[in-house]
Amino acid sequence: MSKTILITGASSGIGRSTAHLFAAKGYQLILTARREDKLHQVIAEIQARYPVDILPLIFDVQDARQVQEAIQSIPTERFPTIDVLLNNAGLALGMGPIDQGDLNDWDTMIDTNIKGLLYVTKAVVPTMKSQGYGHIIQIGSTAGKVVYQNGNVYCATKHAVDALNQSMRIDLLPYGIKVSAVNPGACETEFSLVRFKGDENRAKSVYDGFQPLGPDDVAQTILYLAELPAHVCINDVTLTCLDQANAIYLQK
Ligand code: NDP
Ligand code: 8X3
Repeated sequence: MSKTILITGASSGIGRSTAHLFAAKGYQLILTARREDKLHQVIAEIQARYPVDILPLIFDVQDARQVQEAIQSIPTERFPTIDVLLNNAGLALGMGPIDQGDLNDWDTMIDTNIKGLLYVTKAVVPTMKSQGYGHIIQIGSTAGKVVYQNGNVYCATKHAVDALNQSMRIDLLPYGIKVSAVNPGACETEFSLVRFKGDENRAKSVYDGFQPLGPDDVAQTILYLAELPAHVCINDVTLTCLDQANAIYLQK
């Protein structure tokens, strides 16, 4: 029987690359995002290459009711198991000193990166408990290990992901559910375009002068964790490109 991975934020970047890679390995996919057109584009690309079953779910992870209804709508005859949950949907908005922060940006980051991850996890865990196995993989960040200037609230949300990753692993220990985090450094996706609210020049300049990670590099790490023997759980892994040492030290 094929395994199934549920990926939040599969319409772009790391989620999209992970969907491609797991499809290549024969996984069935449950792919979620808010932008229906972008998600359907990703699904069409994958279906042109791999004969896998794919279920799109369109919802906003910030909305607990939408999350619950979407997860409950998964047809269990088509997708009898959820083997891997990739908690990937997330974003940064803005970058500046704490006293100049935008309250809406703060709320959106907290509601997406922390509360959204919690809502999806709570909705999926009952399935994994009843299976007696499963693997929850969070996308954290180097920003969840060390804070950097003007990164305040985004860094705080990723530190929270690190804390939740540790505590979920304890809580889910009795149920055979693995819990891991993958913490990437700078990775060229739509991340900076979102952070700088569509300013393409500013977004592009983030990756000038060095070779950042690509989303495929992160996807390969996620696959490595997911394919380990049943008794092995990598708790967390931090990966950066060669020019980056941590969230602060980046050589351009
Ligand atoms: P992208 O902007 O390319 O992808 C983000 C994905 O998250 C999109 O598919 C987006 O889909 C989805 N998303 C955002 N908000 C919501 C929401 N409220 N509800 C549902 N889906 C949502 O960026 P990345 O691929 O880089 O980001 C993926 C994760 O990686 C994030 O958690 C980010 O913090 C983390 N990360 C990124 C790094 C980087 O340098 N790029 C480094 C370290 C961590 P849609 O808009 O269609 O809803
Ligand atoms: C994304 C990486 O350095 O922009 O989490 O915060 S960074």
